[in-house]
Amino acid sequence: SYFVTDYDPTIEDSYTKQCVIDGRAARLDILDTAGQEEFGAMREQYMRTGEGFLLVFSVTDRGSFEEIYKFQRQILRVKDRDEFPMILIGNKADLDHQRQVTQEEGQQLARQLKVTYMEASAKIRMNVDQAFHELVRVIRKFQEQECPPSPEPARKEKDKKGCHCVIF
Ligand SMILES: Nc1nc2c(ncn2[C@@H]2O[C@H](COP(=O)(O)OP(=O)(O)OP(=O)(O)O)[C@@H](O)[C@H]2O)c(=O)[nH]1
Ligand SMILES: [Mg+2]
Repeated sequence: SYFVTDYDPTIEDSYTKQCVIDGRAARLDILDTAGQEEFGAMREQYMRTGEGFLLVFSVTDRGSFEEIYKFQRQILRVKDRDEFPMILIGNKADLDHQRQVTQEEGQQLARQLKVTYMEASAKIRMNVDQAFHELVRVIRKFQEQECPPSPEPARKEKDKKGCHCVIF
């Protein structure tokens, strides 16, 4: 909810936020992870625990865009899935004059990865909340497909805790 001007490389930060998305309460446990290769050792661990991923690159940094594909492959491999909840975000959309990646290229990669593409700016707070909300929608849809709620009358006492979908 606030923009930091300095560059302070992330090792690992976590945040929680409660919000209502499409009329349903959600608790977001957000893990902000390191982009820098030096901190890459923890990557597979957080990929294992994540229920959904925002893949964020900077539209002013071609290198960050080119890394996305490999991160997506790694997530799918760790999850052992062909698809998993993810959104592709092109950040720093406010710096249009420094662009190294066009909107069309972002969209093209998203089509290839079978995910939604959004451009965002942390600085002018464009599509920031929307990106998280959209990811929650994708996660909900995915989890309902994986584990549809059993119809109420058929539900047995032992099932009432809900459906556990952690599959390794
Ligand atoms: N103009 C502009 N600058 C931004 C935007 N988002 C981040 N920045 C700046 O870009 C620099 C890097 O931002 P960070 O959020 O620290 O980058 P990061 O990707 O988290 O970096 P790592 O933690 O090393 O992975 C900082 O100086 C930010 O102020 C944006 O949307 N627009
Ligand atoms: Mg960071």
